[in-house]
Amino acid sequence: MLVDGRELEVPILPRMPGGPPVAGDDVRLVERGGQPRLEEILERRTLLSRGEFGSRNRARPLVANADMLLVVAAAVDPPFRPRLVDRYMVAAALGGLEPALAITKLDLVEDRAALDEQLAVYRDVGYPVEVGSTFDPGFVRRIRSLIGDRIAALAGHSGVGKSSLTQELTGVHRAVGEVSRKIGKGRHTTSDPRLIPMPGGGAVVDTAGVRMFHLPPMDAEDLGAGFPEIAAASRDCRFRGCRHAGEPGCAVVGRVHPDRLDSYLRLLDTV
Ligand SMILES: Nc1nc2c(ncn2[C@@H]2O[C@H](COP(=O)(O)OP(=O)(O)OP(=O)(O)O)[C@@H](O)[C@H]2O)c(=O)[nH]1
Ligand SMILES: [Mg+2]
Ligand SMILES: [Zn+2]
Repeated sequence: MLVDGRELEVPILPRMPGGPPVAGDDVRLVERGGQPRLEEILERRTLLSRGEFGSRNRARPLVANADMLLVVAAAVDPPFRPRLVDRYMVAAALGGLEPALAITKLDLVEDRAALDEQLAVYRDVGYPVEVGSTFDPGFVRRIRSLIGDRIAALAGHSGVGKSSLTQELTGVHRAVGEVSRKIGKGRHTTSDPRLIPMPGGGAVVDTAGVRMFHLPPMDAEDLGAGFPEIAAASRDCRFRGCRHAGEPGCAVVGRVHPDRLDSYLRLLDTV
């Protein structure tokens, strides 16, 4: 825990009200018998959560008070998965974080035009999109200025380069995974998310990579916030409550990208 800029070990009591704290939480500490004790979690400005495995009706908090969610995806290795990106965009909207997309491993890309076409979908929605290689200083600088003096949570599939990017941004070295060639699968190398300040202001929270991202419970309106272009177009649908699934007078079909609509309709089935 950071206390006045210094790293401090503070025991976390089980069953504390509103707890347990997550990365990014602001807390109130009191001194008890010469020891710091975590007394209270202060009100969270934003909260990135995911759905609890196994039970779809519980949210599990991941990162508190991040201003933005930097969804990190590799252009290749592991392959770009737009459905996963879309889910993160919904989670960002739900938690009050500003979403952005960072695409790594450009150095491994053979078909740049195909990549640009995929990314145009997100640029057209209005999300900031940066593309590059994690070890290219120009790319790191662009990400750095996108974050500015804000707090960014980095999330995405396992092995896309979140921890590498965190190192480049902060100068702080934590676990970076070698993708195991023997079994051909990435390992989960980052477990506990931690807030790490960047030199010159701002901070990043490196989170554990996933293969699947379950969304926390939400209603259709929450879901719509993760697809702002669909929400905007749907105001022109002939029928209120149009589900954009072939109804007459639908203004969404044909106006928004079919992949995004497909993503949306799939998620709509689950809320
Ligand atoms: N070629 C190439 N390799 C990269 C790039 N960015 C990261 N890597 C490599 O990808 C592997 C995984 O990087 P990590 O930073 O551990 O990925 P992560 O997203 O933190 O993974 P988890 O912690 O498992 O979620 C490492 O071997 C990195 O060196 C890139 O832009 N190009
Ligand atoms: Mg990592
Ligand atoms: Zn419609």
